Amino acid sequence: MRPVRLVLREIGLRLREPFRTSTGAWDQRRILLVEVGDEDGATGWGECVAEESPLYGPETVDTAWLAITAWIAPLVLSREFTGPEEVGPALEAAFRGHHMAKAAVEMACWDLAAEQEGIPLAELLEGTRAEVATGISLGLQSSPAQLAEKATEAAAAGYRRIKLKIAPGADVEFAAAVQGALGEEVPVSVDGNGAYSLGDLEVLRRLDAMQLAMIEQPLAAGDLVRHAELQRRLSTPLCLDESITGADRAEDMITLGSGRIINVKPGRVGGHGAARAVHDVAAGAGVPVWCGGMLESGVGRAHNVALASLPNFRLPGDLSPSARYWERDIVHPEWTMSAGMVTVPRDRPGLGVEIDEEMVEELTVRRVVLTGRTLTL
Ligand code: OSB
Ligand code: MG
Repeated sequence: MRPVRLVLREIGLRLREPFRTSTGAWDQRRILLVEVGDEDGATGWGECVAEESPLYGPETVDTAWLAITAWIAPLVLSREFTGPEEVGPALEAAFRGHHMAKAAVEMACWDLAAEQEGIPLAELLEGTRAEVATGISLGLQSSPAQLAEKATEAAAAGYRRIKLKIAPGADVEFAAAVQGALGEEVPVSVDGNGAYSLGDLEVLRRLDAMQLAMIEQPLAAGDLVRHAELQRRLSTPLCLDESITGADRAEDMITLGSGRIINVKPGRVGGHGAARAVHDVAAGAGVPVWCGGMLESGVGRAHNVALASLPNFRLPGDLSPSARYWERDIVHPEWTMSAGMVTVPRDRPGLGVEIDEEMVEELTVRRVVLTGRTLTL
């Protein structure tokens, strides 16, 4: 595989409703789209999940733009790869960090390979599922009653798991209101996005008593040892998200006992290759994983759904349909959910959805076309 052209675009997409977590709020998404092309005109698409500000992790839209144009694209456009599985390791060997920027390009290469081979991305990734169970991630709300109403709507829509964003001061009461409204109907989980510390043990113990499906990332990303300490004190499974930056951290989590479930986001770990490695490490240890989301457009969603078709994605993923986020998505058909399941596209090559290039063009605020050619004076 030899990518010879990379188009990097930034688009703006307004969310239908603002999304609030313990770290900040989003009312629109600035999204980087990567399109890689080969000599024969085949193309592959990827989406960068970095956010406008460094709230979830240290990367941002602008650091990703820099990393892709300055380092990642020049490397990928300068060599031939036997297959897309070589792209991630080459980028990891060459540059530290910048996983979200690397992932956008690496995943575009996987799509390109699927297009070249004429097979669905899910098949190229060796996914086995025909459909994937879907959960919803509900942002922080102004009151417990408001959150309970949102959760009731989500349960009626068929979601198989309801995750609540929590923050110190907006946790136990909020989760209790949801459980009061839903009963045992749907599993409920909470996600702290690293806002708690071991000093909050009292609150975490109260959450532990609520029969939640899991408590996601209560402590900071680097706190594997403290998560292990916390997991020893709680019976609810901890699920790590921000902490798991690759297969090595997944091994550490398992060795230390820092958690019992992993939220796999390909953007966070550097792409499909690394995400599959996390999946395999977890599978080997009997640890279930599920596919997280970063408020992606239909392009990122396509990659996540294909990845989530792998066998150890045993729990519902944050794979809400297009209409939950956007007035109109940039892909056809839009992503939908039926009885809480999303169908893995297996009837056409690549992503399984068509990119609305006209709409992308209209939404584009900046674009750069990169080739392997270097400027010689
Ligand atoms: O922690 O999983 C998270 C969104 C932005 C940043 C971090 C997270 C999230 C979500 C949204 O939970 C899930 C989705 O895409 O629906
Ligand atoms: Mg999370």
